[in-house]
Amino acid sequence: MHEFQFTEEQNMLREMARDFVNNEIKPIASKIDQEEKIPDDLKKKLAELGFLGVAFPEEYGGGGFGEVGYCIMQEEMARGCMSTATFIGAHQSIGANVIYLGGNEEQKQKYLVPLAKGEKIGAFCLTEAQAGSDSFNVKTKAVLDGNEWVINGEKLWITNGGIADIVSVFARTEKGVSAFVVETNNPGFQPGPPEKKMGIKGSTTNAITFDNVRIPKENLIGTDGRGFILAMKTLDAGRLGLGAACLGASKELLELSVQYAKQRKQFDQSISHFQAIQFMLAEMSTLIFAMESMVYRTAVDYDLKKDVSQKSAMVKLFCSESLDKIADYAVQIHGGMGYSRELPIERFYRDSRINRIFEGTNEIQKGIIAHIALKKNGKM
Ligand code: MYA
Repeated sequence: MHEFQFTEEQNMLREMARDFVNNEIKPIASKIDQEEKIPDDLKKKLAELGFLGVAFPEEYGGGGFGEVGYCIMQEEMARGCMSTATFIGAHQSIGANVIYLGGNEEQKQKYLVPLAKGEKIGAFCLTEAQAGSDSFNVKTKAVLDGNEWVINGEKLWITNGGIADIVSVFARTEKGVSAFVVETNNPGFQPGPPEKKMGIKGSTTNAITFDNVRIPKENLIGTDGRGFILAMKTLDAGRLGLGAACLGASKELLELSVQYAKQRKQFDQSISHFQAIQFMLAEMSTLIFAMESMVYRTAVDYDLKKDVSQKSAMVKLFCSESLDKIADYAVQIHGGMGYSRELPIERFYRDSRINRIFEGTNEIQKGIIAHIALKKNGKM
């Protein structure tokens, strides 16, 4: 085995993302949370610097950094603002990625290129009232009428739903669940009001009604009836990227907690001298080492086009549980200040929780991991 090391380009990407986050995102992260909105100006800057398509090949308007680069960038984004990381994740690693993984060359040129350049914003429309964890149970219908598909149904909990220009939609045809690309300026595409959430408040979440939305016949992505598999393949990447965001937030929380523990005095000494605090810092550090190892080992395999379904489910499960634990320790170390809105700790605590739910609940991840373990007779 060779030394685990990032390339020079990957280190430069991290530095660029970190500078951007320090200068442009951290100063407004609290405002994003309070106003429940990512400013248009920030979205524009993210696009201009190539962050909205960092993973995709250059020929499709992307940065050519693959999944490893995407994970590096998402780590840094989440250090500053988990709402912004969510906006990017829904746009890039699931919304646009459906077209990258399943689309033909024409669809990629027409839809993926503007998404990768950040000229258009994407979203991933899978979830419905009866198709949350049971995502195969999609009821939204797509019926062919001459040269057009007509889509009818309702999607729920769609991240970026109210702000997207181009969405990937999973709907049932005569042949099964199929994937489609839909432009949101189509008549009949109707987003509901933004959901009121506990955390990631700057990220917009909406229900979407499809009321006789007509799209060209050629907007079917991949094979009719094979859309569910494409959704699952897309989520392999999404869950991995989510793990990277959890890793970045965890690193930020550890750094903030160490700084605070050194500076906060009780009983005439800094609280970092107390074993109770040290044990929390030790556990936080160990979890972060494990998360980092899992995320990048899996991301390297993903870029080598290996099957990472089981590993990305493990990454999602472990990293989201770990971040929750780390956020809880960070609040505890900071005491009253951890509970106050003066510091970002309480925001991380609220923003963390969704990661155990979206992109498939952690209970679903355990099901996927066990299913594959049983299929492979426990061989890893
Ligand atoms: S997006 C919505 C998330 N929803 C889910 O994740 C749904 C969870 N449910 C499932 O995953 C599935 O329904 C389960 C499937 C696992 C239950 N690659 O018989 P099956 C094939 C290739 O197992 P089911 C969201 O929340 C399989 O071989 N193929 O199906 C985003 C079979 O094919 P065939 C695969 O029993 C929010 C077929 O599919 C794969 O129904 C925004 C059926 O499979 C695979 N991996 O159970 C997020 N899997 O028929 C933004 C299955 O040919 C996030 N198949 O044999 C950004 C994050 C970052 C920051 C965060 C900061 C806060």
